[in-house]
Amino acid sequence: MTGKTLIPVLGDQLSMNLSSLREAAQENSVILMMEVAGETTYVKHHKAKITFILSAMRHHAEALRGRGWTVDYIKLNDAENRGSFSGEMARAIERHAPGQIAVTEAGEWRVREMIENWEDQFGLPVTIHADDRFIATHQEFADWAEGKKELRMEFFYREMRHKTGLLLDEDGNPEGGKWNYDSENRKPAQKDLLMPQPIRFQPDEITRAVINMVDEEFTDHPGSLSHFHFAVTHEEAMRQKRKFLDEALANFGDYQDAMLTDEPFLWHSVLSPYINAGLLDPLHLCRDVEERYRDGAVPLNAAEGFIRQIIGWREYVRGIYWREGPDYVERNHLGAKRDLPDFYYTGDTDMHCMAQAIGQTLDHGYAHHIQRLMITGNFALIAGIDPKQVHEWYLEIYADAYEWVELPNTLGMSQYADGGILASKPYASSGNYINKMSDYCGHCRYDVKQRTGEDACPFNALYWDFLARNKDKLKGNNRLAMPYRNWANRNVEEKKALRKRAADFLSGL
Ligand code: FAD
Ligand code: DLZ
Ligand code: SF4
Repeated sequence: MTGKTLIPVLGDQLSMNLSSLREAAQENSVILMMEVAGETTYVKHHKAKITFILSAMRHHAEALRGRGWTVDYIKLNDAENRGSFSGEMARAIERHAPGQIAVTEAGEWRVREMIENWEDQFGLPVTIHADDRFIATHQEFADWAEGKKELRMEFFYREMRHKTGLLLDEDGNPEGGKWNYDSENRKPAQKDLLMPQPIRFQPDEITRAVINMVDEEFTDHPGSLSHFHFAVTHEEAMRQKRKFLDEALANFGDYQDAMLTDEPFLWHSVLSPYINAGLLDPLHLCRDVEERYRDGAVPLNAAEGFIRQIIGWREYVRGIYWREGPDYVERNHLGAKRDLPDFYYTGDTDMHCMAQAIGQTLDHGYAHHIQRLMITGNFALIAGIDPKQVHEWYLEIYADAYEWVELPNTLGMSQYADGGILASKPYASSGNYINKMSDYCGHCRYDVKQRTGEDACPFNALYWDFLARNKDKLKGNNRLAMPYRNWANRNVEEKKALRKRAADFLSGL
């Protein structure tokens, strides 16, 4: 190696043991961290998401300096800021005259393509290190997927259990005899005054400066900063992790799918922003969860349910994202074309479930999985909203959203726009499911028991309209045989009334 190494560290690479840093000689390296308009505005991110990422970046730069690294930090409002990673790399090369560049691979096609140009653009050798904060390598996912007709998460998850040894007994069999305890994770919840709440971290001086800047510069971005409570340092993220392990994990399994009015967090961990930005290590977290199970502090359905989300779903969606390529975002299997309704940005709708999920999202940059999948996602699916617009909304609005994880969850799992690569059937439901899993319907101006008429829950008619509208594409799916039989058995008048109710509602959107 000749000369200095320039090491760009991106906003979701805030880990001390990042692959690009591990192999670098501290005394001969400069870390470059860049706040750039290209990243803050390529979609209109929620104000809390921008605040979280920029504040966590500024704190991480301090922590790196504390460990002896030289960090060149570019703030968003630096007068010379060129507004893009490549523009700032060019300026940094003028300042530091490095002999080479080392970087950990990016988490999005957009940025990956940018980085792949750097060698030609700057005439310097660029080493791109694998991101080994994930459990599966790209090659391992490709090998697993090779030749399979269906890529089901469950089977990939078992591979990850074998690879990590998590929740296996001495003979390599799953703890308790079953791989998956999902069927024990579907209880509705009751109001509980002792329900744990995530720690509300008080903004320090660094965070307050970011809040003020975001408030001034991003007035046209969605969301509010008045509830900003995220952890922005490694230590704070660890505190939230311990709180989750001590107070919420034991009930995580039982109430994973439950929803309650004015309770955004229930027994969820609210750790995804920290895991995805690099403040928490996902495998360490899973080992901590396993330890709680082995100590007898939490039941198996909680520990397994949680570990499955991380080493199963999280790794699996990443594998799909890179496997499907940069055009995945264009898929629209069901040909859905309707524009995203304005109420996704205001929460202003009479549908109480939607007002809750969207309102909490605008306040916190957070909603838990079932709200994302079965409320806002389900509505967009059955109302026939353009999946690309739905994707952009999720990418903007959640503090944990980066394309590698958000896109497959939204476009694939929630909108069925990839035609079933990720989900074996569309996650479409009527109001009945929402009524079973939440207390929302009791607070709603619509009647969940009615299917037609102005007071009927819109999810009911939309659900049947969705099935009827997409019959050609979906009727061959075995998992939809029962609803299609049910539809076929309805008389003509009933079908007409349901479709009319759906059309009336949609025309009023
Ligand atoms: P918990 O319920 O406590 O779960 C624990 C952890 O498991 C999470 O922190 C997360 O790291 C992981 N996890 C759980 N489910 C998934 C999943 N389906 N895919 C990947 N990881 C998962 N998650 C994101 O991290 N970023 C996103 O942009 C994102 N977009 C989504 C969009 C849609 C339409 C849907 C249906 C889901 C999306 N998810 C996304 C997955 C999931 O909703 C969030 O990970 C979860 O709600 C985060 O809250 P939590 O930390 O309290 O999770
Ligand atoms: C999401 C985001 C935002 C809002 N701003 C920045 C930024 O100013 N600087 C930065 O390095 N990263 C930011 N990020 C995260 C990046 O978009 C993310 O690292 C890339 O998309 C690669 O996955
Ligand atoms: Fe949502 Fe329908 Fe229940 Fe109202 S009645 S909360 S719209 S499911």
